[in-house]
Amino acid sequence: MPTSSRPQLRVVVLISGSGSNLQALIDGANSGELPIEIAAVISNRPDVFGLTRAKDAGIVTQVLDHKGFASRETFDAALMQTIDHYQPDLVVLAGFMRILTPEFTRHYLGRMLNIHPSLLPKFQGLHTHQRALDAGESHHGVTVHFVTAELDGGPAAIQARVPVLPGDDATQLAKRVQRQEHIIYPLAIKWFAQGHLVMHEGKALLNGELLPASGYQIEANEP
Ligand code: NHR
Ligand code: GAR
Repeated sequence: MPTSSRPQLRVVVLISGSGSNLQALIDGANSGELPIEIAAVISNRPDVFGLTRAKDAGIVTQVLDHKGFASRETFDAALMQTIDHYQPDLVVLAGFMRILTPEFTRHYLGRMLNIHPSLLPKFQGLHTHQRALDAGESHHGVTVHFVTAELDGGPAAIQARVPVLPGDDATQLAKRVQRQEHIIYPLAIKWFAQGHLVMHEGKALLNGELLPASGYQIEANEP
């Protein structure tokens, strides 16, 4: 635990699966590199490994199973109430797999980030690695963006590119992309915590300057 008394950004992390991005945030917070406090981890799926990671780190967990709700609207209303109980400064989608209603995205506008495994605006939606392979792309990657009502359409903060290598299958490509995820998500959240990264009038700004549509560019220095 960092011992400084500097105010920490309160973060609620939403997951649906293995939680490797969550782990990168836990590690960053524990090493003192990332000035955040993870106030809670919420999963829409019971029994996922990400919940185990959170509990092992001593973080409060909650499961809100979407299957128990009659509509997206009622699920999202309950999810909002659950999140707001922890009064987060930032909501982080880390492999969260439910599309969110406009009411939900409006409520957290400018204070909710997602990590999407493609070079947005390419390959919005699901199964991005296979789709990048099928399209014969020479490069693929991952984007951290602010969440808006438009699915995977909010302003980009950081994007990392990786090469597609001969003989890659979707699993190999996903692994290469995920190594970059675990670098750029903590970095984007650090910039947000420091006040360097903000969303203003629908655009992402870094240190007061408009970022390009693809966000701050990072080229992976490994194959
Ligand atoms: N909601 C909004 N309004 N805007 C975004 O940018 C969002 C969002 C919700 C999730 C993550 C996203 C991704 O990075 C995300 C961004 C799930 C689906 C999906 O089709 C699509 C995109 C993303 C997450 N989900 C199915 C659904 O019906 C369920 C799939 C499943 O449960 O496996 O919600 O890719
Ligand atoms: C990550 O690769 C993330 O980019 C992707 O799911 C994985 C979650 O991994 N997100 C989406 O596809 C969102 N629709 P994790 O649970 O190990 O962090």
